[in-house]
Amino acid sequence: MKAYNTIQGILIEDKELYYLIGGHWDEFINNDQVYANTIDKIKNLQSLSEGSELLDEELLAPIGNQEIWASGVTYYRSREARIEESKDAGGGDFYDRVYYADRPELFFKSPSYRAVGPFDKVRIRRDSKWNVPEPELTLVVTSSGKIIGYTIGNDMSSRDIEGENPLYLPQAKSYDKSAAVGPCVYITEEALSKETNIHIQINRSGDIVFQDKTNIGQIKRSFSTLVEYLFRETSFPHGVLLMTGTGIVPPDEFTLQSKDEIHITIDSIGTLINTVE
Ligand code: DO4
Ligand code: MG
Repeated sequence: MKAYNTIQGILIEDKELYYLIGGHWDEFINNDQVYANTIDKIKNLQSLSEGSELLDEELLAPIGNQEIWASGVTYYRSREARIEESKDAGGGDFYDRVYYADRPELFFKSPSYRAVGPFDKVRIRRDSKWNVPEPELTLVVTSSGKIIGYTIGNDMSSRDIEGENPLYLPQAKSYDKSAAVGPCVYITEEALSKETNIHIQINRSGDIVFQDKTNIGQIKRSFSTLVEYLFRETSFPHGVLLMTGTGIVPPDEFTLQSKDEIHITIDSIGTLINTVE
C-alpha cells in the first residue's frame, strides 16, 4: 500500500531523481517547456539527497489523466515472433505487411486507472495460458505532440489469444493491470542515443528464468513518425504515453507464472520492477 497519493519521480537530464510531492502531475508533465521550467519548479520538488525518507516503493506510476497507447511490430524480432504465433490462424502476413508499411501499428493499451506503477502487481489473464512481458521504451508526449521525456513500460501480453486471431488483440493486450509504467520520467531535450539498452530479467523463486537485452537502435520507425500518426485524428488534452514496441520476446516455451518478478532496465531511466499477481 502506497502511503501518498501524489508522488511521482522525475529524473532531469544530468541531475538527480526528484519527487513531485502533492503537485499536479498533469499540469507539470503536459508542458512543452517542462525541461526549462523544471529548474524553476525545483523548489517544489524534493530531492532524494535532501534527506527525503521516501522509498522507491512509494513512487506512483508517472501518469495522471494520460492514456497509454502502444506501437506494435516496430522491431524485426517482434515481426518474427508474431508471424510464428499466428501462422495457424493465417495471421502471419498481416505482421509482415505492417512491419514494412508506412502506417505503423498503434493500439490503445490502457487508461491510467487500469495501469500500475513501480513495485505494483501486474496481472496475467485467467483465460490465457501463454503470457509474456514486453519491455518497451515509452515516450511521454504533451498535448501538442512534443516528446518531453521517457519512461519504462511493460506491455503485458497474452500470446495465445493474440495468436489465435489478430482480431483478439484488444483482449490480449488490454485488461486490468496489463500495463506497468515507471519508475520515473526522464526529462531531457536531447534525443536518446541509439545505443540506449533495454534489458529484462525475470526471476522465479530466486532463480533467473529469462533475461535478454536489445537497444533502441533496432527500432524500425522514428519516434516522431509514431507520434505523428498517433496525433493525426486524435487529440490528447492531457498528453499521452506511447510505448514504442518490444524487441525482446522470450522463447515460445516460456510463460509467466504468478509471483514471477519482472525487472526492466533502460539506460538513463532506471529499473521498473513488478511482480505477477
Ligand atoms: O501486433 C501485436 C502487438 C505487437 C506489440 O505489442 C509489440 O510489437 O510490442
Ligand atoms: Mg508491445
